[in-house]
Amino acid sequence: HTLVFATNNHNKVKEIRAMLGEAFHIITLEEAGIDIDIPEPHATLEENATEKSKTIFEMTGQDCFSEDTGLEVEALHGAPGVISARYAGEQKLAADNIEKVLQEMQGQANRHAQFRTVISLIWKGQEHQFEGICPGVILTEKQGGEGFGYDPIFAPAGAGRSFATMTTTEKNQFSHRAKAVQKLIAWLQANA
Ligand code: ITT
Ligand code: NA
Repeated sequence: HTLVFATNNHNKVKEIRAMLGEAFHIITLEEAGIDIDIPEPHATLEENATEKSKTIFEMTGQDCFSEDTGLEVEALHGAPGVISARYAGEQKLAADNIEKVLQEMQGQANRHAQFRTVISLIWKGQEHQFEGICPGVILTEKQGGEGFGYDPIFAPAGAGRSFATMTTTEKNQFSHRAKAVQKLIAWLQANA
């Protein structure tokens, strides 16, 4: 089976491709010749994921999926959450988002956080969602140079080190994205 992956984030593609066997393969927007910045106008990861997959389904008519991910920090009442990509501002970089979280967490004893991924699959015109959660803690300083986004300041529970110290294969043993993708694969194996 072939699925279009409605994303402009190459890191997401790399992580998900590392999990896929022979059962199906994914085509990126770039490979499909689609150049758009898909809007994320909504208040929840679920709604944004739906917006992205629906947009691409309406353009291509092909089976496709998207995912929206947020870092949810307990002491920050779930922030940055749905605005994780632009927490420090529209034009800012991942490093600026990290600095903002580190500053807001300064002196904070409760370091609990989670990454949450919501996949929206559109299969034969019908939407199906799959969620993956990775619990962990916000570190007090950056650690490691792998990965992307908030990876340098997030340590998944049980690892004792940040996602940014891990290879893609190691990160996939813990990650929110990998858990959501496992559910997607299981659904496709049962229903596709
Ligand atoms: P799309 O094209 O798929 O929308 P995006 O980069 O805009 O890609 P999101 O809207 O899901 O992604 O924004 C989530 C942000 O949260 C993203 O820009 C990263 O900075 C961060 N993020 C997402 N997954 C992450 C992960 O596994 N590790 C660290 N940070 C992550
Ligand atoms: Na996005």
